[in-house]
Amino acid sequence: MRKFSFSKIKFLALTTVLLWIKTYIVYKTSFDIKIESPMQEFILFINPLSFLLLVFGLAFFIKEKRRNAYILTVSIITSFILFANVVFYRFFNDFITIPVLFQTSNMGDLGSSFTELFKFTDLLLFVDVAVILAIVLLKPNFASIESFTKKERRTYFITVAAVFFFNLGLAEAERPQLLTRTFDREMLVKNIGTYNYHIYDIVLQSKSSAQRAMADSSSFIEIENYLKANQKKPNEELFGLAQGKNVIVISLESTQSFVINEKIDGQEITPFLNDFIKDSYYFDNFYHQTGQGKTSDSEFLLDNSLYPIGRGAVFFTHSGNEFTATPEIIKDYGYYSSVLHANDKSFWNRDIMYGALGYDRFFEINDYVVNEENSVGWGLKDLDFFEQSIAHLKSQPQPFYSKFITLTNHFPFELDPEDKMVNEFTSNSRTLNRYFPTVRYQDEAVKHFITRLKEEGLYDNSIIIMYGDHYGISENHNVAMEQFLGREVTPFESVQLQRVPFIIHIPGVTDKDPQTYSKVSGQIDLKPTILHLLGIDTKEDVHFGSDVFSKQKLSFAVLRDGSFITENYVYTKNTCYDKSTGEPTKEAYCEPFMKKAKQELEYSDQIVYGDLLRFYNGKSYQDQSQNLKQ
Ligand code: GP9
Ligand code: MN
Repeated sequence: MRKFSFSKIKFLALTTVLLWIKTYIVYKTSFDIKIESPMQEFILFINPLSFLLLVFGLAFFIKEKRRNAYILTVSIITSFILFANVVFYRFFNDFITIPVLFQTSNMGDLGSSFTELFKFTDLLLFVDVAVILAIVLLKPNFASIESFTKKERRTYFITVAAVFFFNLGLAEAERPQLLTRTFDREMLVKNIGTYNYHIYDIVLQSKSSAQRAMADSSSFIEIENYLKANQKKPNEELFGLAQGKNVIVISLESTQSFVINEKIDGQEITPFLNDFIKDSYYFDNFYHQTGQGKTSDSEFLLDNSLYPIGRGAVFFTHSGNEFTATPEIIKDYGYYSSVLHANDKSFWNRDIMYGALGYDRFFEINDYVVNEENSVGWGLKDLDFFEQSIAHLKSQPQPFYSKFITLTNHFPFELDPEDKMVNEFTSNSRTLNRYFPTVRYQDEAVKHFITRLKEEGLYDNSIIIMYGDHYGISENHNVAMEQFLGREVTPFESVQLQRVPFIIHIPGVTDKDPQTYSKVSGQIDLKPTILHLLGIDTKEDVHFGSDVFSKQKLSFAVLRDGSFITENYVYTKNTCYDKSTGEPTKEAYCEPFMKKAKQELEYSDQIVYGDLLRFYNGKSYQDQSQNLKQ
């Protein structure tokens, strides 16, 4: 057997290295990728490698005559992908995704400004292609690649796989659940590289296209019947109570109900919210229903009254779907809609998804002044966020529907010493310890916002809705939680800890007659509740939740993992618990709700995976078919 010699693959190695280095240079010069540690820089550096080794390695399977043509083609295509991303990034500050590529409006924008976006220096991106071409033409000897033996090939591809898993391992360590949660394109590109990211995007896309293709309008009839049968009449006394008023929605980051009316070292954790509740309707049995998409899932629930999906983030996987979200509905009633959130716009794919949900405007990080002084943890401090948001709010036409997403109370709950207003807790969990001061800080920021709304004359003509987006303290911190709560955190207790605060303030109404509602409800109920308060009928709207004020509202919430809560029982981990004792009880008590819990999630998933709302235009199928017959 001949000995392996490097000269056998010198041409291949050269083409790979050229593209690899070029990709890294592009990362550093054309994209704004934030690097926070030498490890992140290292991952960024190595991440193009696995893909390049793989595609160039396929040359071994190509007939010798065509091998160089193949290599040249691969170089051109990969260079072109890079080039397209560079130009696209200049305009959108984002990486290309397949849905975006086919969103004609986006492409229209891009097409018309291509000449403006294109820079002559971009042609430098093809220099290595020219070098490769020159070698093929002028130095055919250098460019010849000898064939590999089977064994050599195997070794080569095992090496490629090793490089890939090494990269992925480092990336997962840097960003756990990177692929299942798909946080942000920048994070994906930063960790697995631009080429692998595109493959990942193609896989996501084809999966959802296949499911979509298999669905047809008849899939919707059964679901529609279920939804119709479960519709609840709005409470007449409250219907339209906030008609024509602005709607200010505040998503409270990682805020769970257990901090409400609670103290740490004798100090209230949420003094402002505790007071505000006394002027509002407060729901003390309200559950978050989010999955892996965290904040984005809560937004999805809020605006669609559909459940998020069980795996991944629906904001990423189904942004191409047809929706009938609140912003779209209220547009017909003269409302202007916006989201205010001082984070990168592509985080959770918000920039794309907000378009699909019908929002008019997204005030994102570029609409805020963010610097070292006013930032902590994930970015702009909540207080500065609210303060700077006032000008945006005032710039909008009224009435508006505006969603504010806070950020400071986010894991790992970092805070500057001057912003600490209560003590940390002392336990073995640094996370739980630090949670209290950041919740307290957020409370202060919300207080400031309300004061400013009053000063600006916006308070009296706005209803304010606040809710916790999802849990902040996971089950990994149960031991510390037990210490704080003074009781054991059983599976029953874990479900109860999924309660998040939900507050509705209607000026002139709730301050005169504040109420606490204890019926079980969840984020799925937000949409019909808000629409009814605005006096908007929801009979023809597809939604799984119900108006929390409806007298017929069931005391019921199903969590994304299938656990559910009724008036007297909690069902989780295959066990039925009695709420009054917190102890396991006969399954028969939970039985009547089991089917409903499962059905809710399944029907909602069918709508999302099949993109079924594209078949629905506010009229039922039965109605439509009757129309056709006439
Ligand atoms: C990021 C913010 C936090 O923009 O919404 O995201 P999370 O991790 O809570 O989903
Ligand atoms: Mn969140």
